[in-house]
Amino acid sequence: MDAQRRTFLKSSAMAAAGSLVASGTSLSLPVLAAEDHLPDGDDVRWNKAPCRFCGTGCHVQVGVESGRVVAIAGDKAADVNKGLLCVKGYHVGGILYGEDRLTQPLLRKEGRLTEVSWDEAITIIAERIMKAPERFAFYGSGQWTIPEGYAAQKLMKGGLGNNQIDPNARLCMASAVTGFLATYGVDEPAGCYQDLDECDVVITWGNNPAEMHPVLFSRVTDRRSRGEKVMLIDIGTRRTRTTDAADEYLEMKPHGDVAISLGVMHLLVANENYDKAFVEKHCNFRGAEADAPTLHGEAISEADFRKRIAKYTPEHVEALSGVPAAKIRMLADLFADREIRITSLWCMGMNQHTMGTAINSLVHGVHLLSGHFGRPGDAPTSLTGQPSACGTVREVGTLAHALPGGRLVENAEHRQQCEELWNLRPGSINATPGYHTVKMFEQFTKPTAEGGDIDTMFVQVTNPGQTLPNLNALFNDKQGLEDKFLIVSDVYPTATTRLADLILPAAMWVEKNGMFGNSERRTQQWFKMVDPPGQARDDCWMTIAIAHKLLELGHEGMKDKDGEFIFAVRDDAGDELPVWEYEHYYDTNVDKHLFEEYRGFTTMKHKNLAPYDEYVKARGLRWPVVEQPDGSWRETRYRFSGFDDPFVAEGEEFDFYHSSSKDGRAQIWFHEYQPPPEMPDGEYPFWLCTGRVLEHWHSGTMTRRVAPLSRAMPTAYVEMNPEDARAANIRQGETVVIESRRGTAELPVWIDGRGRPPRGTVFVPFFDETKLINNCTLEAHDPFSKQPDYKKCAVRVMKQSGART
Ligand SMILES: Nc1nc2c(c(=O)[nH]1)N[C@H]1C(S)=C(S)[C@@H](COP(=O)(O)OP(=O)(O)OC[C@H]3O[C@@H](n4cnc5c(=O)[nH]c(N)nc54)[C@H](O)[C@@H]3O)O[C@H]1N2
Ligand SMILES: Nc1nc2c(c(=O)[nH]1)N[C@H]1C(S)=C(S)[C@@H](COP(=O)(O)OP(=O)(O)OC[C@H]3O[C@@H](n4cnc5c(=O)[nH]c(N)nc54)[C@H](O)[C@@H]3O)O[C@H]1N2
Ligand code: SF4
Ligand SMILES: [Mo]
Repeated sequence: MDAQRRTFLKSSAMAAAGSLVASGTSLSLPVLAAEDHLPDGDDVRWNKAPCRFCGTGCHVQVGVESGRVVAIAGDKAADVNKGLLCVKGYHVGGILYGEDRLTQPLLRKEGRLTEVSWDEAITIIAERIMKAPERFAFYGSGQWTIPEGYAAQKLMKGGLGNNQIDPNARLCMASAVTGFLATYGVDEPAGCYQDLDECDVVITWGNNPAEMHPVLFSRVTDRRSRGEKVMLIDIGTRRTRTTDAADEYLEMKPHGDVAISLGVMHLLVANENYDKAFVEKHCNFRGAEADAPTLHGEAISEADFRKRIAKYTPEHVEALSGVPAAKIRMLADLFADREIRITSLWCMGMNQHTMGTAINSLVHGVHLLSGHFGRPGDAPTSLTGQPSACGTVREVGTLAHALPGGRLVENAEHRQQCEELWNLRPGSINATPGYHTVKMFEQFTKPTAEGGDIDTMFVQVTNPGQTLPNLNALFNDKQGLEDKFLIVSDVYPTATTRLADLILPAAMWVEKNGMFGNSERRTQQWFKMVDPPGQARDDCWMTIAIAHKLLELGHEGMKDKDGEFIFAVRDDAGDELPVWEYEHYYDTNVDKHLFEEYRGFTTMKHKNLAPYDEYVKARGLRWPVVEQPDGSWRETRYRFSGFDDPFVAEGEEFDFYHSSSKDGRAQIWFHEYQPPPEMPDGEYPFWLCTGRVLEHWHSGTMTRRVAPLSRAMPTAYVEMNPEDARAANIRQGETVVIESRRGTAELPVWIDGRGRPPRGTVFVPFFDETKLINNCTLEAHDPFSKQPDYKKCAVRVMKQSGART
């Protein structure tokens, strides 16, 4: 079985290598298959770590010799990947060794970057915060480790009483969070990856796991190669590698997903073949209030639901979505069949959506209404993209409105609980949520005199100068604003460090201790294996060092109510260890200390975590993890289901124990279809969709420095439909200008390339720093999640001569 999966992964890597032009020599680490895994020898020592990249959360074995990572192998002991890796995983060791790693703090003085000491750098930051603590903002990441995010969260919301902290995950899974909250009353999926081993049908709702979650996707293709029947239905706005593996492809117009899910529910209700017993026992119906809609909406009757959904006939859905009515009937028939098991997967197509919360809860609703829920293989599962979007952002609550463990800034009881757990003076936590990402950058790039009330921004483990939407308005406008100060911690020079006033060199991945939390609620741990280069240091250390400098400068918030430093770490004898001095940071395991403190927050929403040492032994554990009478710790695969979830009472089949209607039930939502925020017109006639490719990680800072990956996919491009290209007299490889109302990007054309967009649409990946497509994208966002829509806006394609198509 593993051999078949490996063949799939290898062939996708090789197909990658054949794309576009490729040349150059490579310096890369040896790639070892899992069975080549070496036992510790005199020279090479092996240790486990989760892969640095995607939310699949594979584990690798890292081979270290003479202080360097020298080899990577798939980890056979890991349940997620069973020894397999995708092409990025095999090359993950190489990301440490790009030639231009940042190794020294750099301060911009009169326009020039000058080396400064760490002490100087930390003092500058602390003094700026002291001057105006409320004007300081922290922009973080779903690639933060759990302890890094937890420390940042505590510094800001606990120590400074400042909620201006938000992560890049706002751009990524915020709509999944609000979707789950609207349906279950609590965040994160109920199912797990095992669903893919047990289902009869997989539906991808506008995502491309063949490239974005390749090892997970190979679980499905592998079953087929063993002769099992798994039907794959791909719904999307363009053909991708996932489509190539699909039995059915439903090509929809942007926002077609909303119409399709309504159409399926309409048919289930009209044909009276939904799961009445499940719905009667475990569900309520919900709709948005007519004026001032809220996240939890209002209860509606089943009759009302039927009335509202009546107009979403297959023919009406066809008109809205472009998907033939017969295909809508085919989908509804599948859902009406209780004998089969159906797993839905989605990612950015549904989250980067101005109806993101709505479409997430509608797809949950399709599963609830049809009773395809809570049995192995029957699950609506949102995938996260980043390695710790779940662990660090959703669970630790590093969003501007959240507190650890599923708590909310606006909730007085939640604030009080956090103040108690942190041993802070009552009232320390500010009751007003901070700015979401788009707003935070608007306030940073707006002149102070015009109300731009953020003046110092600390960016860690993210590259907003490339990845924010509408870059000209949200990032580039910072240029020339003398009183605005941008601090960036990164491992390489980036599009963001271009405008930074202070650059901090960071330790990355196995150069530090860490913990991630993947898409299936799995918390993972690894140890530092090699030293970072030069003066590069841990992000978590930076946060603690800033806090300690603030303490020295007399900031009262850096002390708890007994006068103790909020990040105090004591040894067994009770003496405080000076972990804010980097030479002493590894005198103890700061990660373990922070994690044990954080565990105290996790039980309220039944997201229980085991002690740190359990994660040292495991290849991750899925929460809730609960102690057994024999002292062992048991993970949970299926949440809310009586047969597996320890928090469902004995004898109960299901219990949605955080139900927003407080009756143990989940909510089936109705939402009216709304068109996308910007649509093609005479002036800007094409849809632009943006996204990713297999070989590169987001802004490409790491993967473009690994020669085999950058050779395989050297440059960004614009995918065009052959007929559109012909009509505009555009040739393969020709450079064109993509222009929206917000900006332009120049790209070579790839006709019928990796993906195949339908007529009237183009697609551009955003990994290439030299071709910034986010000059064109839109910051319009979902009203609840505040997640922007990168998947659709209107553009024109211009030949370089200036002619427009
Ligand atoms: N190789 C690689 N893997 C990655 C990453 C990476 O950078 N590189 N990043 C990770 C991260 S953080 C993320 S978030 C994921 C993203 O993973 P995916 O969501 O799978 O990938 P994207 O390329 O962002 O999304 C592109 C898809 O959006 C769909 N789409 C466009 N408009 C609509 C619409 O209106 N509705 C719906 N439902 N779909 C629509 C299109 O069909 C298109 O195929 O990948 C993760 N994995
Ligand atoms: N057009 C378009 N734009 C998008 C999207 C899209 O679909 N289309 N998707 C959005 C989504 S879903 C996401 S998740 C974001 C991702 O956007 P970003 O998070 O901005 O992209 P990354 O390239 O992952 O940035 C991570 C940065 O951290 C650095 N780094 C790596 N390891 C470390 C470390 O240990 N410490 C520190 N300090 N730095 C480190 C890397 O060099 C890199 O610069 O992009 C968003 N932007
Ligand atoms: S699928 Fe994701 S986690 Fe697994 S090896 Fe590839 S990039 Fe890493
Ligand atoms: Mo993402």
